[in-house]
Amino acid sequence: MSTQDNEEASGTAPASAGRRTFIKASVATAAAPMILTSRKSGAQAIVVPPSPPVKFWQVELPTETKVLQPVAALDPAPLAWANVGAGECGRGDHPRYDQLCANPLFYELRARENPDWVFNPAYPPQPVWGWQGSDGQVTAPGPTFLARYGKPNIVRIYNELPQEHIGYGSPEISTHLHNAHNPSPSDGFPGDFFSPLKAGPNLSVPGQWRDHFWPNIYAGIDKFGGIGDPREALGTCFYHDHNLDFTAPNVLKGQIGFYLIYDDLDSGDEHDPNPAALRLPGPPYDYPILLQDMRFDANGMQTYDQFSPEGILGDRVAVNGKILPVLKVARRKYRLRVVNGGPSRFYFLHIVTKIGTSNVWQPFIRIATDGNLLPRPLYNHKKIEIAPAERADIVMDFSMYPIGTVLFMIDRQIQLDTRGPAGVGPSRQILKIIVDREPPEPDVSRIPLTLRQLPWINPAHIEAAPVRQFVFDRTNGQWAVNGQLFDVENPRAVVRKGDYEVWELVNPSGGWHHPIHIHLEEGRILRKWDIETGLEIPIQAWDRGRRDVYTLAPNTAMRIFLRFRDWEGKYVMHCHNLVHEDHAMMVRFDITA
Ligand SMILES: [Cu+2]
Repeated sequence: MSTQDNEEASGTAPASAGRRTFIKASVATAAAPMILTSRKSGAQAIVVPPSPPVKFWQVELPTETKVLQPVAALDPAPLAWANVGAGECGRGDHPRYDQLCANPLFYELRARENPDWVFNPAYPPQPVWGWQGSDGQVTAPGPTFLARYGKPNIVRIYNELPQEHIGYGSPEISTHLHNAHNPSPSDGFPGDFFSPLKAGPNLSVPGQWRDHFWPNIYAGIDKFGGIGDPREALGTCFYHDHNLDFTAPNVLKGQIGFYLIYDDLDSGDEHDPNPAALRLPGPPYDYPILLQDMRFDANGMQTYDQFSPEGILGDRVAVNGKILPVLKVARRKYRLRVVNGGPSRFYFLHIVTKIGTSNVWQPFIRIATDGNLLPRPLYNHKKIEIAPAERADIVMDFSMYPIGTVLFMIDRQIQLDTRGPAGVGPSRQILKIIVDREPPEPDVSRIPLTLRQLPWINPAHIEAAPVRQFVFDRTNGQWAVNGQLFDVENPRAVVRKGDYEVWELVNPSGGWHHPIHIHLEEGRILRKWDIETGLEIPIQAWDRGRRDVYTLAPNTAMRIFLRFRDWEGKYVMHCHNLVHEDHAMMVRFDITA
């Protein structure tokens, strides 16, 4: 274990943590009385009482994801620049707007409190900070976008959260669309948070709303023209708050939702007459599943400690906002898109049937990692390991089971604190799946032998690429990169647009895992190794595609090949253990002309 691991968590607040310190003083009453702190072997451990008992399998999930519908027009009409006079916050201008914003779809997305959300019938209705859907209901997670490459979206995001807020979370928002190839002013940069009352350090003025220009383009428009290189497509994305210092509590309170992107290849249409179309299972059999790790107090109210750099590990898993729910499925193939919504828990998942008390692992086909289709499907998989923010798309064929069959999604990850996984052990059930009906029409979906080609990387480019090293470790009880805390004003790396680089990510800690997320571009893992022994660590088949989360196990490092295409401006790389992110394990990097 490194000396950094043994450092006390409550060091002196650094100068750059002014906002964190201020908020801490003003709202510290919310969660603090719940937290008992003990110290063992010099390391601080958070001891919190377990959540009260819950009721099993009382709540049904909807049989299809709730889709956000576009609106006919936005009033006032969107502009490339901030319409401050009409109430928009002072964001930067949308770049390449005339080039890439022909015939957009318009969406309104309202961040609002739902005062009566029920996670489980054993717990009282309680407030969440969700998103209002087309039906007027505020849910957490929010409604799902079904986006299409080549069809730009202008999403007007209103911040209607209660501004006189006491408790964890902070009612400013900066919404990031993980990991879309989006222009910097619409990327949800942490310092771009806004509310009617407050503007982040990178905005000029507060506002009621902000337009996000999400053009749904592939990376590579400068080189390929049009909407870029289709081999760079993303599929399973999610939008979530990225507010400086408060991402973990705000996401836990509900500031998260799905954003699925289709194109001609992965069109979401099982009947697609285009011979090139994959015809994978499409909506409503294309079903995203968000896992969020939560903790509840003795009264059954969700609790969180946003001030501890150790965070709190949950002991209840919400599946699409419900604890221990039931999903009823038809006897046919489903595409299940599993997203780890954090904040700090890792999962080791199986889908099982029960024979007596034994779990029988069921096979499925893995088709995507981090939302990106793999070159070929991986057959006969029986487990999914995902760190915070990682995604796994699988196809599960429920036609193999008679009507009435009951299956469970179970988690076997042992995790004792927010440090990361500590092995695999006994299972706990998190979702019950019942095969309860025949599909209304024959299942014509299929899993072709090839999915999406990977862009070829010229080995000479890898050889010639400059290498930047980033070391993820602790400094004075905070989480740091290269010994420095996050600085929202100053980039730690400046990259020229169009360049490629190798980034070496190093985790010298003996105890902590860090799932590192790099905004804007996916990368390819070139190699992984143990930094103590120097031994190479094999790259698994499902890690060989394009990734946007790179999970560093303790005492390991990896090298990633990255390009920085099409956009200029400020972006971030950070640990997606949201507790580490909020406690400064983040780097601003700028892309310049
Ligand atoms: Cu971390």
